[in-house]
Amino acid sequence: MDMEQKGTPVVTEMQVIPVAGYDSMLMTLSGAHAPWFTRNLVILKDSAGNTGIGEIHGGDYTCEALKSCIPLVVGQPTGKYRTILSSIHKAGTRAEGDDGEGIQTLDISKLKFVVKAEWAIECALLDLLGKHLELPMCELLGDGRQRDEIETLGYLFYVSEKEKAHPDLSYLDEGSSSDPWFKLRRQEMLTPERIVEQAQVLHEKYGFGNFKLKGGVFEGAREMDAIRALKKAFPKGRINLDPNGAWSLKEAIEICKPMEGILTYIEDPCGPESGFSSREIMAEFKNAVNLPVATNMIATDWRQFYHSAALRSVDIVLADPHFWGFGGSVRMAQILNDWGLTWGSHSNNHFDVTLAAFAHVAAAAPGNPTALDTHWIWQDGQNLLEDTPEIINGYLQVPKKPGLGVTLNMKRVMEANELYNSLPSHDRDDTMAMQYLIPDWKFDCRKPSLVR
Ligand code: GKR
Ligand code: MG
Repeated sequence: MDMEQKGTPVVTEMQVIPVAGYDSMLMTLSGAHAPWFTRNLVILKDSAGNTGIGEIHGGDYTCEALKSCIPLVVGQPTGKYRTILSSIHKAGTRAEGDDGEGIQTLDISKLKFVVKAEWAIECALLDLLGKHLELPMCELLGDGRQRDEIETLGYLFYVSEKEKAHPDLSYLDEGSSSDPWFKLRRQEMLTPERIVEQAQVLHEKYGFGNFKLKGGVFEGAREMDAIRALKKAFPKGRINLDPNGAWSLKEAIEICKPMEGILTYIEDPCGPESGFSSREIMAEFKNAVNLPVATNMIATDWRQFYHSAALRSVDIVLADPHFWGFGGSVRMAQILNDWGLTWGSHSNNHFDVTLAAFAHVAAAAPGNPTALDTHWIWQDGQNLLEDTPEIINGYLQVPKKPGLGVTLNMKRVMEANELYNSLPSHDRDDTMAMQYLIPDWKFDCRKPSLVR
């Protein structure tokens, strides 16, 4: 027996399973969410008989990228997970169509270049390694486990009237559910009153006291009415608005200045303009307005972060592990903490494998992270796990078992794969549903989606 065989177990199999789930007609600058969303699952098996899992964004591009990694993963010892990831990076080339702009203008077609498929493999490898070492994944990251539960925010969205897209697009109707949140979440909610109702029902179910409203839908001033109403209903709550860079610098200053003391922070208020990058524009915004600024758009890799930090464009970096990697996201948390800045994570629609992964990354983030984003509340019930981590009193519970600490329900996974295979397209397209609300609607990163 050679040294390698004596060490950690060897990966014997890697499966990539694309899956889909249902969503509400959620509104954002990029349009309206379709009735479904897609993700990719990675399932690894090792020579000790363990299973490791990871989840990442959907779409054919990411699915193919994952499949192309199989020869670099199978046959390797799990303890060499860093070398495995490094070999994947070395084999990678810049994709055709990737102009390096990232998502600073929320062009959703570029999200796939910011998401890195291999982080789902990193997650599955850390799951296997944790099982081998009999340690939860968060113990393998950064300085190890910092906390057992993660403060999480209620991610509020304006929701449009799905009937307008019927029968071409059929969104779920949960109007007869006995769960007040499930009953509410597919209905139209476009006024400040209905946004407050959304927050109250979420507070009842999950205990959230902090909220983020997805903006970029109405004029900024109108969205601030919803923020004021939320602050009135939750005076102690940390309330944040994210228009995804929809406003010009001038507008952003005008809209946000009166909100000092009401908003806890503002996320990506403005984007690139007049030949200046969004990092420069957000630095000017920060000079003018006394509000902390968060981003998941202008610092999505280390090179962008270097410029953001040099310009002091942001206070809170929402370092989503699907963009930065698990090790990378925690590395960011360590740096931000050492520098007196704040870590958090951004999310897109996801299943509960990602929910468990978020829990471990946030458990290993030192300091005082901001409340974590998650879209899970819009998907809750479509569980792919036997043991989905719970959100109790506004805190996501970190799984205690080794590795990721959760188990796939393969029947549910194969149903989600069937749904995926039945879809007309696998890529996120927020324009399609928008056409039913405003005919011939086109994305414009400077116009809120319902302002045309
Ligand atoms: O789900 O529509 C959405 C969000 O707008 C998402 O695409 C963003 O990436 O949640 C995200 C954000 O914080 O910017
Ligand atoms: Mg954001």
